[in-house]
Amino acid sequence: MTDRYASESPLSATWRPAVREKAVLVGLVLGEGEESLDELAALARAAGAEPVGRVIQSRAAPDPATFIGKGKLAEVHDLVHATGADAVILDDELSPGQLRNLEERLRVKVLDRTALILDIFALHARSGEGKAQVELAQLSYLLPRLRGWGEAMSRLGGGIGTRGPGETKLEVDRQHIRRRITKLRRDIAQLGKSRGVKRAGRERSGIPQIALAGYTNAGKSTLLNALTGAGTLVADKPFATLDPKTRRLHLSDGRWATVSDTVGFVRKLPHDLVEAFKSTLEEVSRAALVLHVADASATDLPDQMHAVRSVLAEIGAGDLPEVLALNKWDLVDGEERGRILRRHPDGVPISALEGGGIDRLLDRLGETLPQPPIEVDLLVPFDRPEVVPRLYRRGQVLSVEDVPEGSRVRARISGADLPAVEEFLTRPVKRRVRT
Ligand SMILES: Nc1nc2c(ncn2[C@@H]2O[C@H](COP(=O)(O)OP(=O)(O)O)[C@@H](O)[C@H]2O)c(=O)[nH]1
Ligand SMILES: [Mg+2]
Repeated sequence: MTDRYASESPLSATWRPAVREKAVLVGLVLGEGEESLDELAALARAAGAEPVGRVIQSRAAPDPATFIGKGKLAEVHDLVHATGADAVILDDELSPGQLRNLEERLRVKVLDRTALILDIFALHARSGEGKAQVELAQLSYLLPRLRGWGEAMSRLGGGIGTRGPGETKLEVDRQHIRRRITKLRRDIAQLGKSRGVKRAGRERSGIPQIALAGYTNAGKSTLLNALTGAGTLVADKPFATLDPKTRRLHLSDGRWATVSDTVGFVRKLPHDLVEAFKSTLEEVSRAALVLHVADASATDLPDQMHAVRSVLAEIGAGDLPEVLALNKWDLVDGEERGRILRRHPDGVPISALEGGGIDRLLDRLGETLPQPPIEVDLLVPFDRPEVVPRLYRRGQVLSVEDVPEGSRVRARISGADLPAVEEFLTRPVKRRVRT
């Protein structure tokens, strides 16, 4: 469990399961068209749940009391019991009354799309501002939905999403939340002023960071696995403190980098969540390169790419080098492939699922990632065997030659690594001018 609920907030309720909970997904198609629940499934997985069934209803308008109609409700009820699901997730924002009615009839936890998205944001929020923005959005969502959960929900067996204040505490809690919201708003206004300073964190470690960015369901997590292999989460020194969404990556040119999965873009993001989303995505601006993962099989590919790029520009990541991965290439037919490549000549077609194009993508990442800026000529005595391996890990070794006095090494390193090798310099460093 993260520390995100260890605040003064009286609401310890979280929808994030400690173990993988099973969830039935329910969507409504309003009017024409076959809506897909694929995005909702990816969101559910991102929150730690396992989708075990889907129900789609086609009707002109949601039922005011239960969102879906009576017949569908019975179908969802049966599916919940057949699959042993712990939760039902609806692909829309529901009214407090609809949520309560569904919970009473289905006897399991019921979440709407907004609650699910908020939970994912909470998992990704890193900075102080990000955490504050997400908590603000969560409390604003919860305030009108607050009720005496204690008794009504205990019949459901307790557990995740069922913890809440009893009726008697309710008004006190409401006041407490309103005060907390006021404080968060003040804090955020204050924090926003220091936004520009964050960039200073870039490349601090000397190991370049690559950030994955793209829509939910584009294949970011699948690509992270394909690039780095599931077993590379090792406890090596420079990588020991990485969080689970970050892996290390060995580039074709011998350098190491880290790759991080970031919070996914969401279609039809509720307006109230936009600020929380951006602040959660802000970690991207500290990367050395953005790996933009697009679903090339999506019908609205150009719109999606445009949305990703404009948000990246807004959070201060617009000037970073970008590599565009055109993912799910296996699902794109021949004619369409030509059209997409003419439109995005820099895109690298890949299939994260089947592994196609991954080598080319690795090459492209190495070519595009900025070179360490400082070139050094060193003479490292043999009694300092730790130095050369460290250069391999953290910089780019151009040549090594053993002479009687030690190893002559030419390498490119970052400014942060210069002090560690200064004593071995055989001539003054050449600094590349950075723009
Ligand atoms: N056909 C196909 N499916 C893919 C590919 N990459 C990912 N997927 C599928 O797309 C869905 C979403 O992938 P995921 O990595 O969870 O997306 P994320 O939300 O961006 O992290 C999963 O069902 C994946 O199996 C691909 O290259 N081809
Ligand atoms: Mg993912």
